[in-house]
Amino acid sequence: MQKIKGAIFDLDGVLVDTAKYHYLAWKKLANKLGFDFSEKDNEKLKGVSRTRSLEILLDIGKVQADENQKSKWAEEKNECYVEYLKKLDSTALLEGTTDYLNTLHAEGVKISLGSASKNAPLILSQLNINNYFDAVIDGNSISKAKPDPEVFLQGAKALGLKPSECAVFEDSLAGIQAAKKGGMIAVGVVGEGDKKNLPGADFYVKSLGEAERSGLFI
Ligand code: B16
Ligand code: MG
Repeated sequence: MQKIKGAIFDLDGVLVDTAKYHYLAWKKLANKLGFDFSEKDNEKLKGVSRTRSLEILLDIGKVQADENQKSKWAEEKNECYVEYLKKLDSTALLEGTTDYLNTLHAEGVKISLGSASKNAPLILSQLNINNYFDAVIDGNSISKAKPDPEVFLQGAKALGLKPSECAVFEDSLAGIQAAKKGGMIAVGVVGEGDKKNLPGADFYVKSLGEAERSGLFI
């Protein structure tokens, strides 16, 4: 099997399913603004930044607002989301996460986070997986959202590796595009979804548990 020197993991949808809490928090805001927000619509927000997510939500509800109001709503949604995060623990990790992180670590593979979330430090700490990460690149350290490769290029750099020596594990199309633009190996983590929704990846797994069982990069 092809070997790698670095593994860069997206957070939401790869290591943990926080999408349902994003959904509940966005839905609460939508309902307050007088419209409904479906789980299907929530798919459009996966991997997208908080600011862009709000714009997509307001488009769905056909709501217009100035920048000041938008930032208050984004803050309000985040406060609600953070309340859910405070109750998170390691049982929320997706199948096989710690096994695969342990295996890669034992193989000497360097590990970085590459997430759009500004809440990544809180989530890693709630899940008790901080120790696996040699670098954490998240929404607090980047200026360009996926599909721009910035988040993953920063991850490779922080690990002291070339992009081509790293594999990126992603559940969003924007993330797969970012990884390929950055010159990395892209692994689509499809979960219960279909790999047709993630075109362009070099490998596909249902979960990190499947990556472990199939010996991906091991
Ligand atoms: P926050 P990822 C992304 O995480 C989520 O998929 C996306 O739904 C969210 O809007 C974004 O983080 C920003 O999150 O509001 O916590 O800063 O998939 O890049 O790990
Ligand atoms: Mg994701």
